[in-house]
Amino acid sequence: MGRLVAGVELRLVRMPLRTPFQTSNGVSTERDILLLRCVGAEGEGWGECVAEREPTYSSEYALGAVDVLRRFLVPLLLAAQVESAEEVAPVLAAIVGHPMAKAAVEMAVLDAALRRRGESFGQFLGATRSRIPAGVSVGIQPTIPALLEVVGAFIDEGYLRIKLKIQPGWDVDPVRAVRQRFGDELLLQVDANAAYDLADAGTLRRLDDFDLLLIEQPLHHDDLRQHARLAGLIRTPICLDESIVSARSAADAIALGAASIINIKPGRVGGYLEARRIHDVAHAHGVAVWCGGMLETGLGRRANIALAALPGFTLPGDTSASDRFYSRDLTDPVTLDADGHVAVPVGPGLGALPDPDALDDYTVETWWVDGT
Ligand code: SMG
Ligand code: MG
Repeated sequence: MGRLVAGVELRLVRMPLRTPFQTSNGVSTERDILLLRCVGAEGEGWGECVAEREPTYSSEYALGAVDVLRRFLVPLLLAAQVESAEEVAPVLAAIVGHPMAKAAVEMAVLDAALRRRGESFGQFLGATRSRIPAGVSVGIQPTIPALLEVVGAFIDEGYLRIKLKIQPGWDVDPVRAVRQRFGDELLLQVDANAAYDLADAGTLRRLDDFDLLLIEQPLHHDDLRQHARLAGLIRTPICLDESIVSARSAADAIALGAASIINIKPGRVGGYLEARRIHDVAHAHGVAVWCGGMLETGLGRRANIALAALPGFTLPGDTSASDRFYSRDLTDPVTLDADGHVAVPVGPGLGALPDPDALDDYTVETWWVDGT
């Protein structure tokens, strides 16, 4: 068999969002996404880097990822002549940090390896379901009436769980309004993206009245101990996102009582293999997990859906349809079925490839890194 990876293409794409997406970190109207295509003797594989244009969700950002990939990660990958995804993380471990950049490399190698042997992401990861329930993440809106309209439209589309972004000043009132309008049966949760301090426990406790599934990342990334303290002060289960960067940190958070639920995002933790290890650790501890989202294209979205079909993913994820964010995806769109589920892809690898025209239209810049 020829080399799995002989060269790597990096491609920065810029995709307009259908509507602005506001979180406690700021507002975006378009998404910059770095794609990584590894090209080998018998085919190619695609990876998607979830770093955003600016380092506001995490310290990584798209052009920073381009730099560390071109200078360090891709040369290490090419020199190692890897033949499987399992070899990637050990080869890249010499470089500290940069999990989103590393995850994109591993995803591309995994896609290439799986396409070569005709296996899907779901089969490889251990998916046990053929479709999964879809949740949707709703950004901060200008007014409560606007929020009710947006949430109502998502419910009408079939979404089975609503997540509201919150921040100080946009928390108790919008949550109350959504509960009152859409009733107690609605699966509802909130995400603060680290916007609160432990001193805000009084405000956060007021959310206990609304029977939320969870509150996601209320405090700072590094505040594991303070999240554990908060868990003793509020009834709403605490779910961690930004704080969980590896299976080790997941084990720590569980042991400390800082998280009773975990949001798994493969990009944040260095790839799908580490994501599966977090699933395994959490599952063994009886801690529920669900799959987060980073406004992925149809590539990363499909990989996330495959992951979310593992047995420990017992809560609906931010695994919405392509048209949640994009009028025109890079791939065939991911769609919702009649009862609010998305199908686990079945084709080899990711089960889809980017459409060359869409790719051309969205590309801002490309770089080629080869092994010579
Ligand atoms: O892909 O549906 C999606 C986005 C889900 O809210 C979402 N993601 O903190 O969970 C999160 C955010 C991070 C992305 S915005 C910075
Ligand atoms: Mg989050």
